[in-house]
Amino acid sequence: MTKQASRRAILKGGLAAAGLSALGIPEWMVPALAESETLVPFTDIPESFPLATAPDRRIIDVRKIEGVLTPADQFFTTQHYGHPVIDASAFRLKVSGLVGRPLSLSIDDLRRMRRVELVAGFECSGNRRPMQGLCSNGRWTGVPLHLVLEQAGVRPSFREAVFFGADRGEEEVEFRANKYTVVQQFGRSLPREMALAREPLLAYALNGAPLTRAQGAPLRLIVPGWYGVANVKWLSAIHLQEAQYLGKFQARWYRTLKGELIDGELKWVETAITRMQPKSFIARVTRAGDRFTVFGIALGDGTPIRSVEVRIDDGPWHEAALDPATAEKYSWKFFTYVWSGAAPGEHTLVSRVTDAAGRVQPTAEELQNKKTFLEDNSQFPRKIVI
Ligand SMILES: Nc1nc2c(c(=O)[nH]1)N[C@H]1C(S)=C(S)[C@@H](COP(=O)(O)O)O[C@H]1N2
Ligand SMILES: [Mo]
Repeated sequence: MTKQASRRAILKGGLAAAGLSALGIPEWMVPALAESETLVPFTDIPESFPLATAPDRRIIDVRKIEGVLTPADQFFTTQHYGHPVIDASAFRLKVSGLVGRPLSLSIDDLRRMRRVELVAGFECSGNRRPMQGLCSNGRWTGVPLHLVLEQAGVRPSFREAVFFGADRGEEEVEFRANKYTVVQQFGRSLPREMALAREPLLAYALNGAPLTRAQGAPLRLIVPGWYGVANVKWLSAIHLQEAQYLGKFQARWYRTLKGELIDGELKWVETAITRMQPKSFIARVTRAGDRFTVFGIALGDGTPIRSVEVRIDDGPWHEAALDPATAEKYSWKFFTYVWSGAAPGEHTLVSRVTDAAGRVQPTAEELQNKKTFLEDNSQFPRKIVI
């Protein structure tokens, strides 16, 4: 029985928290509600928060996370041009550009190559309060991207790999006083070093089953540790080039404008959306008698976590426990803090993550110089009433 399955079985069995510790299972290993627990509502999320604002868009209800892996039919999903339909048997991945040998690979060709599995969680760079539901965690199966590129034989002049989805749309491209209407594919690029790194994966399965249409069937790129936009779905072509790729979803829609102090002077910089900034948020508070369990999620670029801390009202920061079931490098991380002796009334709860590189999750005030809304990893105070 997998960890996931055993949790399910335990939950289905309806064992109370006390029963779990009798079995030698720390209760915080089981994120779903134990029978003796009740959910303490957040006053900043309505009970009926809309999870699907369009037929092709879905967010997760963070209050109801049940396991380390998000089931495929609950995985958050978003994209710009809807879901294309691809005939998997006729599908070919094209590899072109600065290669010795252009490739045209079927899904079976890819399945015959080395198969790796990797747990990776990610969030959309637009993920934000109050729900923070544009994030999920999955076990991906696929072939390492570098193996496919090596099979094609990369030329020394190759600097960027551009990944095109089969989805396309009509776009107006503005240039100075002119506007041009063109049809383009969704495209994103990775620099050479990243495209040839160990981790990026051409994934054909999620949680052991072939990708669903929403998740990019039959093939998608997974770049562990990067924001969701890097994970090109319905991947149909990889083009290696020397020039920088400046397509809409690379150069214009996925940018951050922020003020940075450089040599004591405030300078405005525009940066691309790449690796996830360290973030944590409180996903759920449960109550069992006088004992409150604060449960949350941390996401990041794979840098180990030094600590996640929780603060109640204006009190001190308390170190939260990290769930070892989420210890895999690129998995999202679960944290739990047990709070006893809560007084009746309204309380504000907040978490912050610090990674091993010393980066501390900033407060909203500290992020004030970030003007655009993407990459909001600010500390998120939540309110509950006891
Ligand atoms: N082909 C294609 N891939 C895409 C997108 C898209 O519009 N087209 N959107 C990206 C964005 S912005 C995000 S956040 C993730 C979402 O992946 P998911 O739907 O599997 O959660 O897909 C990325 N991959
Ligand atoms: Mo996104």
